[in-house]
Amino acid sequence: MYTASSAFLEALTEAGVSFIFANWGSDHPALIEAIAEARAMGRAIPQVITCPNEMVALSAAHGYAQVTGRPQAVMVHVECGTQALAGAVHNADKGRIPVLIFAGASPYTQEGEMRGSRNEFIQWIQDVHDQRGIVRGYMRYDNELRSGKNVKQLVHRALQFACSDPTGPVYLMGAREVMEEVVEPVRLDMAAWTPVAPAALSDTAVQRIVTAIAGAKKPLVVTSYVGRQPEAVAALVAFCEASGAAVLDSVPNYVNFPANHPLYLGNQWNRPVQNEALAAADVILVIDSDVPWIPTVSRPSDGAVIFHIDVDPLKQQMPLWYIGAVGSFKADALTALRQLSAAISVDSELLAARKAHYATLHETREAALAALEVPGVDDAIKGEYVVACIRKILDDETIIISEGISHYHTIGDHLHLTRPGSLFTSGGGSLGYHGGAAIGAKLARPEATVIALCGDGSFMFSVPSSVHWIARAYNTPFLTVIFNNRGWKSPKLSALAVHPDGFASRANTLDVSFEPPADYAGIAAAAGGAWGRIVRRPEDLEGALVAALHAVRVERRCAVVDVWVPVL
Ligand SMILES: Cc1ncc(C[n+]2csc(CCOP(=O)(O)OP(=O)(O)O)c2C)c(N)n1
Ligand SMILES: [Mg+2]
Repeated sequence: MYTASSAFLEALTEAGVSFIFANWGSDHPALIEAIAEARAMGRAIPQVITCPNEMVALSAAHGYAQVTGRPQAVMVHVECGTQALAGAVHNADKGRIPVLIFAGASPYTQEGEMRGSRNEFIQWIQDVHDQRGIVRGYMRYDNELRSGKNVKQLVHRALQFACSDPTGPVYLMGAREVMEEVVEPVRLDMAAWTPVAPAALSDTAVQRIVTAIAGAKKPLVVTSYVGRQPEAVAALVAFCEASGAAVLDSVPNYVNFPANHPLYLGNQWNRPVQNEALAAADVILVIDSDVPWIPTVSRPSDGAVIFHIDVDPLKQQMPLWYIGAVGSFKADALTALRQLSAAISVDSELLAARKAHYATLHETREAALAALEVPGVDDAIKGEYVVACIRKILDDETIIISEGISHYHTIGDHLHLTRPGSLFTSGGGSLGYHGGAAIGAKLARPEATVIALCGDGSFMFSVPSSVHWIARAYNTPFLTVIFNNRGWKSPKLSALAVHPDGFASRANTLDVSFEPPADYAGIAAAAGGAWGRIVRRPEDLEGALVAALHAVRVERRCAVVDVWVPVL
């Protein structure tokens, strides 16, 4: 039997989708049957990863897409499964993650008129007015499959949206009767379903930008996600070396520039300090950034000339957004940087002077960071020291998934990463991404060591019971290091930043403490047989990390190292 569901699976396979992260329900008999039939007949279909929690499923597809650039499929149960995708929907949207989400829908017949007609009580209860509306605000495309006859075309159209800039999640839904429809196979030429080609800068734009940068005193590039295309990192290095512009990472979601390069000036997140290099810059090129600076704490000088290159320079999904750019250009970063490098020409003495100036800043910063990497004392292991110890266990294949929250900048400062594609954050603001993302990254690169860094709060947000069950079931062992400050530090910092001298500053509790803390490693052990250790003393940390890596690499178990950093 060849049904709409068979066609759906065939479309995913043709499109190169390797995994379906699935959480099934009464809406999916046709798909479950089609999968079983394909397996029985030896037809190739994506591998199904059973995901006990939907948010974890979408986070896994998120991690996989970040490592490979390729969208995967997430299948969930009607409207409530769609809601259970939760904040991972926000993360996929904000992080520009291509992924195809499919949800079934309640049957639209109730007297057995068609195969798939209602036969369970829940199908009345799950019949809602606007299922797609639940996620529409976050999708690049949403549609309902109304006929089995063009399912493949709609899947490929959805994936075309997902993979065209600005890339992102797409949502399809289909009622049981449609997914059961017996149809004739449709043959499609995949060459006719490619994403929209990357956009280039116009010649005028190239000239405007290179003229301004060539004539600048202190040119600066600010970026956050240029490294989502790993090749764009080399293109940015080439442009900076040709122009003498330095790079400041603002809220970096990827490795955007090698940390050891003399033109690298570090990363800035929420720290309430004016960035000196940003204030000193006279020409600033913002390329691939959602938040290049936070004006109330750190901003360019009033006279700075700002240019902005982005696949979505208007930031169409952000109602309030402006950075005072005198030129905004909609273009692909890799293409644009190659154009700019080809066109830039800077006087050699000037170039040398710029590089010398920035090299001094770079070295001063490096020395200051190194001085911070001291262990700390009992039950207050300094975050800088934790990251320095993690840096020692990295190899050329390691992938870091970071959800370090109040330690984001410490992780950025002290991991000192140089390899494009070696670090990922969610790119969004909904906590709990790291566990699923680590599974996705490990599925994408089985030979790599995957290390997830998270806060204790983020660990709990990640649905660790589900994450660690999946990780054992599908043999995707990874290491988690928890920066355990016994609660949510960030909401406390947020409150004190607005009310530094208020009641909150004098209160005994701000309801953000996790005392007594849960046994996080114990949760992972119970759910997936993970190896675990709580580390309270600096001298125990290196040994714990080595033992944890042994568990991951040799025993092929997940490992959780719960490190007690200073209490919030
Ligand atoms: C789904 C979700 N709920 C709530 C928040 C608000 N929030 C931001 S940071 C934070 C605390 C995170 O705690 P932890 O991971 O321990 O990091 P810490 O701030 O302690 O470093 C919370 C609750 C959020 N971003 N996402
Ligand atoms: Mg915490």
